[in-house]
Amino acid sequence: MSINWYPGHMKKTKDLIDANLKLVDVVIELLDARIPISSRNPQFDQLIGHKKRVVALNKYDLADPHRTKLWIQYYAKIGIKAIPINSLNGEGLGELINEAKASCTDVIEKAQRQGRLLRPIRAMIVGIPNVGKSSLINKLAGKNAAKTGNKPGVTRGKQWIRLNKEVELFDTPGILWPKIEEDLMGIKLACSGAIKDEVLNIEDIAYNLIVLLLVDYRKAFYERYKLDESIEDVVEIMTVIGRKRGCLVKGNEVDLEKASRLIVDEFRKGQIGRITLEIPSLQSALTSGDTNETV
Ligand SMILES: Nc1nc2c(ncn2[C@@H]2O[C@H](COP(=O)(O)OP(=O)(O)OP(=O)(O)O)[C@@H](O)[C@H]2O)c(=O)[nH]1
Ligand SMILES: [Mg+2]
Repeated sequence: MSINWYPGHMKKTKDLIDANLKLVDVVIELLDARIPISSRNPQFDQLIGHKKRVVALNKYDLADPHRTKLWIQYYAKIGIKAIPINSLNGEGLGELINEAKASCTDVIEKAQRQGRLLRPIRAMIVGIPNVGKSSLINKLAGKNAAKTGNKPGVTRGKQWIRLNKEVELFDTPGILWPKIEEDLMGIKLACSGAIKDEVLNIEDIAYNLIVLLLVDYRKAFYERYKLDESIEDVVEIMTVIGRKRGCLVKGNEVDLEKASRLIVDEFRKGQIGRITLEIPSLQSALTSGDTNETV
């Protein structure tokens, strides 16, 4: 599967980020804590350049806490503070804002040196579609300042939101990159909800999600669907789940598409458990200049 899905508005967003970057002091890069590798838009490094950056691992409530710790350690090793957050209940948001402010000491000091009144710190929130950018802003602002939704592509234009007299936030629409080459990456992005369901083959996605889950979260998966340990075949697993959950078509046949949607949905809602599909690898340790161990 190679998802060539890059609607016109994503190019516009890239230009929007580019054009507004000079106005911001710090970029908050929102990653999905369940897929910290696949949810990193490789274009952001080039786009953001040398701007100060804070990484937030959102949807921590849905992610595996142990694996999130590994990610925090990994980022610490490469000199970036990564903060696990939950944009719905506010967990970690205080720390995130403190970190964003702390990274702007130069702005603060400059204002003090020049005897100027300190203007608010300006932070731009970037991330893939549906990762929770607008939810984060709303939780921080304590109101529904930005539109949110459980599908990708909700935010369209740019929006500046004033948090208080110290901080202003800039919401951006989510963007993916023009060609998502790696099959597995596309599947994980689809599972996270970053890609419109309409362009996906949901049966493919569910099939591959199950394959991934059986590697590290087998027990939780079998328990969730009360599956008999003797069932191993993935299509059989999908069929059994479909039957148990009443995903049927005429003639009492299992509707695999419906069953697939159910499984992917339950994964997205965290009903199979707190799951992280990616761990920092030897390769990511190598790129950080650390050759001794896998973090
Ligand atoms: N469980 C959980 N859900 C979250 C969290 N943050 C956001 N969501 C949900 O994720 C979905 C997408 O949230 P949005 O804030 O609209 O995401 P966005 O990044 O602004 O999306 P676009 O504007 O489409 O790029 C919504 O259903 C939110 O309720 C979180 O920390 N935990
Ligand atoms: Mg949004």
